[in-house]
Amino acid sequence: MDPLKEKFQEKASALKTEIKALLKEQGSTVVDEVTLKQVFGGMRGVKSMVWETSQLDAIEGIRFRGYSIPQLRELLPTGNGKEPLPEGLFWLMLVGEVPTAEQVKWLTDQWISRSMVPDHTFKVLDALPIDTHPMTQFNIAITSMQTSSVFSRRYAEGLNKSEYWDATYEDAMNLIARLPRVAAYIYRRTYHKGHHIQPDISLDWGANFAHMLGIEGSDFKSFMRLYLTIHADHEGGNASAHATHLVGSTLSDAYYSLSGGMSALAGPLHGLANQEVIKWVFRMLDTLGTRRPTKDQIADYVNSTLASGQVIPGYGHAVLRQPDPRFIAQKRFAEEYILDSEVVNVIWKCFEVIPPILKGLGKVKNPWPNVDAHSGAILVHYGLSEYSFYTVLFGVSRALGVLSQLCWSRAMGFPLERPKSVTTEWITEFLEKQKESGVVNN
Ligand code: HAX
Repeated sequence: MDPLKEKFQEKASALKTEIKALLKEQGSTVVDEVTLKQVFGGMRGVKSMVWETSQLDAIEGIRFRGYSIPQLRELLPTGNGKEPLPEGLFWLMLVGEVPTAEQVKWLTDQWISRSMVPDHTFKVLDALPIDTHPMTQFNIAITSMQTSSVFSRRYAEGLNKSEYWDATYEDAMNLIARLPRVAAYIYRRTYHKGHHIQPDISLDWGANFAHMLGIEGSDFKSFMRLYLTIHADHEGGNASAHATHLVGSTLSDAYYSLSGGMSALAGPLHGLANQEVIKWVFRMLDTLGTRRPTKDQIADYVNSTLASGQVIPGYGHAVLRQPDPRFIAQKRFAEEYILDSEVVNVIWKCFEVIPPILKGLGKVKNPWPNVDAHSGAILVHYGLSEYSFYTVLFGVSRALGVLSQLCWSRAMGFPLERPKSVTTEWITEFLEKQKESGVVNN
């Protein structure tokens, strides 16, 4: 058995025993209550699922197995650059231990050895109209690779429940290994006349992805490593993670599950916001007729966007109540690596101008920038200006978190998700009955 899988089995078996005991002794303990507002309001904050790989705090932001993004930058192996390798984060999320440089090198080599994309996936992509949105292509490519799911094949052969996790681990590793090649293929076919670039197997996962996209230079490779690390996971309740989890709970394999997650990521209130931000910024610059707008000009444009009933993309969050540490990590990167960029400067000016305006509306719970507010400007700086592709980059990274959790869900034997829904009529009757029996609600 490979060393990562062996470590995972050991950790998972210990946690399974712990959970079993917890449920036996305290299974009826109440951990949360649900208000009517939450029932109608997208289940915000309702504690109703377990997600081992990361946890989000409204003020501190994301912690991966307890480590903040600045800590990860200190602790995770960096290869030959300064930014953490996403391989290291995957290892950390999967087994809860910071890996050594040797362990990360082993994982890089594993993913290279598993990275062969089935030929029919390229044919499926080539059959799609060239103007098909890259996220649609990405999702179709992921589903097309389901033909090689180890879990589905072994399940059809009569897989024992106790081995679900093993087959899921194999699928997760294979799928992650192939995603950069698939994503780069989509990018090159859509924007570079199908002039594809072969993988360079001497490079790590993130750097090889940068290379296959066709953007050379060590700084862009560094940015891809950072980007693929910080977008990987954001606890379990966000739409792409939860969708992956829900689909996976039916025993759909990793390919179907990730495809469900990617459909959620493709929404403008979630991952598509990264393309919407840069689209919005360039529309603003075109409208204003300048690349160096003043703060007053930005404020006027923000107000006109709000007046036309649209949200300001890249701002706000369902959980966070501070500037997103993933935004701050990208700002720090830009300050260190990018000396002067007009578009990056605009993003920084927006960071000063937008929060007070959103705060002034009185209804926006978080006026601060989220992860999507910054990435586009850095990508444009390095020459990746085709913004319709940005959410695919996010998707490649998000696979690390949601698929490592899928391994945990299988190993823990988590059941089919099936929350209860009610009609408004049921709620009205429920409230009536409460009133009749003298229950006072505020
Ligand atoms: N611009 C304008 N209005 C905003 C806003 C923004 N950036 N963020 C929130 N609001 C509005 C909401 O639309 C809502 O208005 P109504 O009551 O009129 O419907 C009100 O403020 C309260 O919303 P909220 O409770 O603060 O925010 P939600 O939890 O409902 O929504 C969203 C969180 C991220 C969807 C929201 O902030 C938003 O639409 N932001 C812009 C899109 C975006 O950047 N999405 C990416 C989020 C991060 C992510 O998932 N990345 O992948």
